[in-house]
Amino acid sequence: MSLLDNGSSEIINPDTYFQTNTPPRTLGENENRVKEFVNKHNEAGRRIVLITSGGTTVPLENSTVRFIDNFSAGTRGATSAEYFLEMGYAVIFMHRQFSLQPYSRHYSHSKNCFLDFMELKSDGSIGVNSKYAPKMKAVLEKYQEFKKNETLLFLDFVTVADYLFLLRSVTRIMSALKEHAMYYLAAAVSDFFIPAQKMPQHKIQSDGGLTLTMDQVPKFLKPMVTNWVPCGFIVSFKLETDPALLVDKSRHALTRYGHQIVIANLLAIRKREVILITRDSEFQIKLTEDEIAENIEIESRIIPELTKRHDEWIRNADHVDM
Ligand code: PAZ
Repeated sequence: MSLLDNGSSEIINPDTYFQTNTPPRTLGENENRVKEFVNKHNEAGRRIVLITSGGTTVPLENSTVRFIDNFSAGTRGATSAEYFLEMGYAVIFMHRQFSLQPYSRHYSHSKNCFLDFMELKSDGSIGVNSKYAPKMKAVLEKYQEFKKNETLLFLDFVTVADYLFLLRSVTRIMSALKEHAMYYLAAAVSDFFIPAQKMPQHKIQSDGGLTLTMDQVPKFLKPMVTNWVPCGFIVSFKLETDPALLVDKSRHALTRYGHQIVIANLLAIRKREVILITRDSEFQIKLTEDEIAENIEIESRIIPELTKRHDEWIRNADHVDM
C-alpha cells in the first residue's frame, strides 16, 4: 500500500491562480528595481539572464508557523550565476531567501565557521588565514568587479506564491529584450500547495494526526513560453531520482511547453552529470574522476555550452527578422 495518493484534483489554470492568491508585498518595489536594471544593461548592450535558485515553501497556515520545504540549497543557481557573469551577462538572481548566493557561497553554509577563515596576527590585528588567502583573493576580485559594474541584481522569495508572482512580473519586464534574454530556471519549485482559502488562519493544533489534501501548482511554463516571454531563450531543469524516468519526463516537458532546452539531472549525481535535451538532440555533460578530484564545477561546462546555444538562437532570430 502506498502512503501517498495522487488524487484527481483538477489543476487550476495559471490565470485563476493569480486571481485567487495574494501577491507578495514587495512585488511593486521589485518590479521597479528590475525595470531599472534591465534598461541600464540593455542600453549597455549586455545580455541578461534570469536565474531562479533554491526551493519554495508551501505554508500550512495563513499565519504561518509550519510549512513544507524541499532539499534545494541553491548551489546550482549560485554557482551558475558566477559563470554567467564571467561570460559577460548581467544576472537577475531570483533566489530563496537565505539560500546560497554567488561569491559568498564559497564561505557560507560551509563546514567552516567564518571565523575559521581568519587569523590573529602577532601585532594584534586580524587578517585572512594564509591557507585560504589565494582562493579568497580570486573570489574577492570577481566579487568586486560585479559590484563595480552592478551586473548582479538579487531578488528573493520564500513561498511558492511569492515565486510565481515574481517570476511572472520579472519575465514580463524582460520580454522587451526579446531573444537577447535567457531564462535559467534552476529553482526547485513545489508541485503541490494549499490554496489560501483552504488553509486555517491560525496555527494548527496538535490534537491528533494530520491529514493534508493539496492542490497541484499550475504549470507556469506554458504561459511563460507562450505569453510572458515568447521570444526568450528558456532553459528549465528536470530533477528525478529514478534514472528510468529522467529522459522521457524531460522530453515530455519540452514537448508540452515548447521551450528550448531541458537540463535533466538525477538528485544523487546532479553535481557531476547532466543531459542537455533539445527537440532533436541529447548532449551529456559529465565530469571525469580527475575533474571531480580537482573540484571542477559542472556549471563551468554547462554555462559556456548554453551561451554558445544562446548565440545561435540570437543569430537565427536575426536571420528570421531580415
Ligand atoms: O539547489 P541544488 O544545487 O541543491 O539543486 C539543484 C536542483 C536539483 C534543484 C536543480 O538542478 C533542478 O533540477 N531544478 C529543477 C527541479 C525540478 O523542479 O524538477
